[in-house]
Amino acid sequence: MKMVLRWFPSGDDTVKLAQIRQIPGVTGVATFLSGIPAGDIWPMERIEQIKDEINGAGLEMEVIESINVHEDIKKGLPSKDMYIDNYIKTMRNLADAGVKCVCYNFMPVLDWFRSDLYLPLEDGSFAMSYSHNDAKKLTLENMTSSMINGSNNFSLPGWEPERFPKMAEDIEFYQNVSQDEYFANIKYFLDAIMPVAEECDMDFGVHPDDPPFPLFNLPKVVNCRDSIRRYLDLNKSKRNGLTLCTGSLGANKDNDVVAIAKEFASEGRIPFVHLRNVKHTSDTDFHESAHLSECGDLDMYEIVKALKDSGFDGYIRPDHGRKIWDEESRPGYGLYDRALGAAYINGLWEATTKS
Ligand code: DNO
Repeated sequence: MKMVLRWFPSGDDTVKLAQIRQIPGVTGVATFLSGIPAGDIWPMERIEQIKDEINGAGLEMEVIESINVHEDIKKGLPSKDMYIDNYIKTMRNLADAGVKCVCYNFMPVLDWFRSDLYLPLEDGSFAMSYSHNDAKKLTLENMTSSMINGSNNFSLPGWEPERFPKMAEDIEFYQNVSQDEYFANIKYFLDAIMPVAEECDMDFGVHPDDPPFPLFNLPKVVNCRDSIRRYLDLNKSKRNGLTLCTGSLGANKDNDVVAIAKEFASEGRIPFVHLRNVKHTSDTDFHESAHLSECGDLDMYEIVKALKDSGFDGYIRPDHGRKIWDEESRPGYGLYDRALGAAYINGLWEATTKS
């Protein structure tokens, strides 16, 4: 297991590489190139530049999160082939720079969503939260403005402004796309990129839908055990894997995250894990919690043990942290609570290794 922390390059992170370097057990970062629209090729010079910066701080750049998939690929439009070619060129550039694992998602139109980015908790901390009933009532405009205005002026991954102008039209487009048609588009993409992933020794971990509940009648992709199985079966390459995001899957109480970890890790299909905990306030509503098992509804020890016992050998990062100790940072991605999460996960890992 290698522990990484998500880090936003180009001066767009309140957390410094030098600080990440001091978290025990963290050997690298999960990062990306900012300001490049989905579908464009990531230039080698810029990849080398951030790699040098990261390596210069004594950290590795083996994990990329994310290379966003152009909407035309998701829609299965004729222009998809051009964008897939570009995706493959980016993959090859990243492989040349030593990248071993890519986290991405295939969610239509929207990446992740929360109803509140700073819900006050009893202990004085703030966490991101989600209410499905509130979310269902939102118009697209309300949803985007609640994320943008609620983020305390920080940029949010997955909410790049370039996406906004076409969102309404894209949502409309998907009203006529069946789940089967959508999965055919996924298969087309996977069949094109997996041979290159094999050649480049590069693992791909699809990120689950976050939240796992349907919004705007958009196709769902990966939100439970069966849809993970379906996704991974679309292309049987071992490189076609899952980013086990415990908080995304765990947001649906019906998901047995321990069983999912066991099943797919034992098949070598989990290259990357996002570990975080959630506390339900109803069947569909939750707030994010501190990583510790007793703070949320997920048994973090059992999840880590399931991974360890199943031979998991990939990357783990602590996922969203709460805002604690008055830290000013991008929601979910401050230093303090994620560092606490890292220390806790390291403890769990050591315990499962020795017991
Ligand atoms: C949110 C993240 C997601 C994730 C992407 C991967 O905080 O977990 O934005 O990085 O879905 O493509």
